[in-house]
Amino acid sequence: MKNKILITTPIYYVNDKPHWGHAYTTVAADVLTRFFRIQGNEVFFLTGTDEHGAKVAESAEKLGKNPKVLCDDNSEAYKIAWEKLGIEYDYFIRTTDKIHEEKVVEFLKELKDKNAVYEKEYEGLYCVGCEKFLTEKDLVDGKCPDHKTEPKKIAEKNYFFKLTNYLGKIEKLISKDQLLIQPEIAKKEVLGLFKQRLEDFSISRQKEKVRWGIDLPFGENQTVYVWVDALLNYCTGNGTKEFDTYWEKGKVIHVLGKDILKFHAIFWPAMLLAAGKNIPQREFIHGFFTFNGQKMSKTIGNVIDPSEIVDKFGVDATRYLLLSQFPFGQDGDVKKEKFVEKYNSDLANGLGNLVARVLTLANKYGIKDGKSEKEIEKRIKGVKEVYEKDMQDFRLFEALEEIWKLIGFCDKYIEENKPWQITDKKKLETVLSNLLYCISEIADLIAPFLPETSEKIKNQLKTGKSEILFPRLQ
Ligand code: ME8
Repeated sequence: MKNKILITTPIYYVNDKPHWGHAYTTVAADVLTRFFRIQGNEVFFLTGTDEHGAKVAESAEKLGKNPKVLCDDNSEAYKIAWEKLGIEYDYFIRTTDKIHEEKVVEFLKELKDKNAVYEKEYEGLYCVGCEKFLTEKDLVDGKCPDHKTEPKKIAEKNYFFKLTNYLGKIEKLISKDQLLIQPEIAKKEVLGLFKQRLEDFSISRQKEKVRWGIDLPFGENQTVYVWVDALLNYCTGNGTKEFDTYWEKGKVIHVLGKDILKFHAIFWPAMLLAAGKNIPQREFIHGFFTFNGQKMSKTIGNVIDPSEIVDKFGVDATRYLLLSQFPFGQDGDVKKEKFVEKYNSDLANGLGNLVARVLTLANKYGIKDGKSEKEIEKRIKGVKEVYEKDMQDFRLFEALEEIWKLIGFCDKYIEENKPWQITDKKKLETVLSNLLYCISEIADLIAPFLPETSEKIKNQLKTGKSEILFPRLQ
């Protein structure tokens, strides 16, 4: 059935350049977009950058740059990285876009009109790295466990959003999968959060403390809390003057990492409910990469620049290396030194070698596309069924495994049938036709993951000219 779908990634902070983690989410969302399109859906793919708030302002100050200049530079760095990774987004939102800022102001006025905000004196511990308030309980040795920095004590008068009014409703929506949180482990985590105390959260900051933000339309000298500004991108980032063109008619799917689950699964739907808007249907929460057991960090020096990997391995291979490490939805450790090994075994010796072998044999014996056998067609049908189910449930790693099992089957089929020894012309034709058929199916199955390679294989099948897909690396 044809659906209208909006697929989103988080919008990334522009305090720094994109890294492997950002590439992971964005490539995954691109793969899903391509898959849903191939299935006949109309998909709008949204990504972008989160540009306001203390984190960006402080980074700019450290660099002695005007914050807008830092935003321009780094949002451009994101666009360049996404182009290199073959990301085909429909819209790239920047929260400093005037049109976004105007829509945020309108939304906040609506929240105020609907009596969902109030003013309150507040004291709390703020982590600029997280851009959120922490409690004493969250701290390890007095520090934010993620950023290893002491949070700032903040005491100021802010505007608060009446989150607590909507918690019961959201809990119900999530339990009943009307807001589908996947995988199951993430859903459990969110449902666990309702058991703890969730409090109303502040939606503004005093302007003298956080100047780099959107002016709050009510309340003097306040700027909009960066997370409220950022979440609204999912409605404003449609390239039109309307607030949420896609949300009315279609399905909305957010793809994000586990670090920002609470904002997306609780705060965001609450804000939407308060304003009387539709909520997303589905959120997929993926896990985190560590490198050799360690968190990615500038101090450790293990931050991977995705562009560098593209330069070495090529775009499709990088997309493959991102998604073939561990199941989407779980955490996993990665060793950069293993990239070459994985590339050689799965791409150069695996997919690339199979295509080259089959085309060479087909050329040698002058076979283009004959008739494949029922048995082989049945096998492919089985593979496709598993693959499609995996893709629909965002099991990208398992979907890749299914394709590579088919590649393994083809390799074995060649070894067992030894086409070069077959003397019976009819038999030879059948064997090679089976293989050509499998390869053209493989080209279809890899299309969302390895779009360039898929095209290349289809071309090679048409022309019969084989070219190396993945040169072996040392
Ligand atoms: O949180 N492994 O932006 P951000 C996997 N601006 N994914 C990772 C990762 C890792 N080690 N590190 C980062 C923000 N990510 C806000 C979002 S949305 C309205 C606002 C990915 O630049 C993952 O998708 O810190 C994570 O959720 C996101 O980058 C955080 O990016």
